[in-house]
Amino acid sequence: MDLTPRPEHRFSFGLWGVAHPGHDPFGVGTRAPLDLAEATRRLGDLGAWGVGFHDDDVFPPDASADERRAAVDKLCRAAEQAGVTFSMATTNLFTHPVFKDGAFTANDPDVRRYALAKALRNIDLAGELGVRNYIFWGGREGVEAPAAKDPRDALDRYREAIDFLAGYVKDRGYPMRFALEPKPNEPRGDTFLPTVGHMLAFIDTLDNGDIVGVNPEVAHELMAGLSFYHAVAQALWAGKLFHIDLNAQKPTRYDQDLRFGSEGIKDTFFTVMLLERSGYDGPRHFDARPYRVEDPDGVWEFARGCMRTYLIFAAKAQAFAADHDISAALDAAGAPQLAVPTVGAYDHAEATRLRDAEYDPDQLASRGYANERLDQLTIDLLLGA
Ligand code: GCO
Ligand code: MN
Ligand code: MN
Repeated sequence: MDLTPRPEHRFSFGLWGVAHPGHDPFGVGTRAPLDLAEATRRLGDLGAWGVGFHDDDVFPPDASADERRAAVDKLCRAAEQAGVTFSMATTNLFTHPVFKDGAFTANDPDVRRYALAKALRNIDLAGELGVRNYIFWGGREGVEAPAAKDPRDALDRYREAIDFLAGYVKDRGYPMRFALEPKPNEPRGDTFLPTVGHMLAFIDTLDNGDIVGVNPEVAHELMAGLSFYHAVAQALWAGKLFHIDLNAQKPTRYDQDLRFGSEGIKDTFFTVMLLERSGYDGPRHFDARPYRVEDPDGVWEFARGCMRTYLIFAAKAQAFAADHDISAALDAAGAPQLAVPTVGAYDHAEATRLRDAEYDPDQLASRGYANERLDQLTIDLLLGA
């Protein structure tokens, strides 16, 4: 098993996660903040292919044009030296108090216009850097007091904003796509567009939806108690998996952003197998952060671990496909039968035949599906028994 990360694996990291000093709502940072240029170099040394950033990670929102330029140039030099690409960029529309009531869905139209302007400026920077994936996570797009926002109005404003910004990308001719990232709550009591399913339905309503897809995150679906594997599968099925935020999460808790693969081994394995088989060629992006107890060395242990675990699962996926016992168990479970169409497109004669035919439900019910054996073989494979 070759577990060496290489650029062709398309591993990328959110710089804000790697450089995270470990603060949480109850305590201050436990590590010195990492310089992003230095973090980029180290990630490149470890075999990462890309890094991603928010505008505010690189320069403060009130930076002058010269200060912005200097900060961007410094990061670009580090990325070039490290041979690392900018795989994604995004707008911070959640930290500054101006966004306390939301950004694209803030009640104050002036706040909404400022949010759009901030996004437009950073889209220009992303365009300049050749960034393909522009992410939107609506951190503050939500509410605590339900009466304060009619969710239908909020969705109108959300749609208006995404359509407007996607129109700008087309107008400027940037080879860029948007990936919208759902999350059910935190920091808001309720967030609009809480899951991948909600997001896919929303994207369907956009005028410029052709360049808009989803950015599912492991932790966020699990906060809602959902299967990440199924969320990613539906996004792929809809042709809308444009990006993915890989990390780990103990289900139904606060957003933990743990090292990829450190929790939920079976769901994670099926997700990796799906990605590897699906032809998905986007970034394998880690939006995760080291445990708060780590010292600076632990940060690199964390980064290595994310990539190593992905490669272990990818190798296990190959072993799964090559395993004769598993193939037989898949047949016994009828898994290949699900890929066979049931009746095809509607046809009047076929509907009549189908309706009037004789069936024996008791006989059909007598079949076993051998799922216990199939699942145990999966567990054996994953545990190396
Ligand atoms: C979170 C989110 C963010 C976003 C990031 C880039 O829960 O904090 O996952 O980390 O992914 O803002 O889009
Ligand atoms: Mn998260
Ligand atoms: Mn994320």
